[in-house]
Amino acid sequence: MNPTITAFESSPDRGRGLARDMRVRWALEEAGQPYEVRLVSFSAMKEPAHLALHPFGQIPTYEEGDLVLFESGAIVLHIAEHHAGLLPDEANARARAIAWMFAAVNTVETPILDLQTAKFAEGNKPWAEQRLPIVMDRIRDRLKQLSARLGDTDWLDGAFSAGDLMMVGVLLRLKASGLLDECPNVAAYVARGETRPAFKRAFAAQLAVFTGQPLTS
Ligand code: GTB
Repeated sequence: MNPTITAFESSPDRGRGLARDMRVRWALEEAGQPYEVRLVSFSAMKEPAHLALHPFGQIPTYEEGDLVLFESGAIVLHIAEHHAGLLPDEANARARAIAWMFAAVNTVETPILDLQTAKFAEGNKPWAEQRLPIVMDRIRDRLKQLSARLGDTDWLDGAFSAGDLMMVGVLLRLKASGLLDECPNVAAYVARGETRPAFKRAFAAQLAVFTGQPLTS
């Protein structure tokens, strides 16, 4: 039986691929694993039926037989561990790819989330104008560090892995900010991820939810 994931019934990003089901869809597409999607409204996410799957009442979730998972990183790791192509076979390389997955959500995504908070949740506070440049500079620091490590390579550590999938998934959120353009090799890295056929299929699938158009293959 195919796994089932949850996604926004009506995503605030209007199908720009910024909600976190995108990473999970992308991993499933890379793995060649067909999947079902259950769309949930904001109110349904806070109902007991969804809270039984996700203690924080969010998307995405992942159901496969008896297994229920939440947290996009954990879901992508599970998919990567059970399918070829997203994690290297060699033990040390595999451990490093998983380290990049953690770096994506724990080290790079955190200041990016601060930027969203500073702009949208705290934008009307009297101190918002002072805070915004501080938060932006924290992101700049991370991007410069990532840029230095990436150098002129295509991916973070050898072949494309779940580490790159998570990192590109996190960095996508910066596209509208202009910050990516300050590090051209990081911008090119994100663009490289977006040109992968699996990314395109995942993107089209989540966009189709917003536009209401059926997917054509
Ligand atoms: N750490 C968790 C994970 O990685 O899975 C975070 C999950 C999470 O934040 N889910 C969000 C959610 O369900 C959707 S992705 N929010 C509803 C709630 O908390 O009530 C976050 C998101 C939302 C909207 C946009 N956007 O509009 O651009 C982008 C990302």
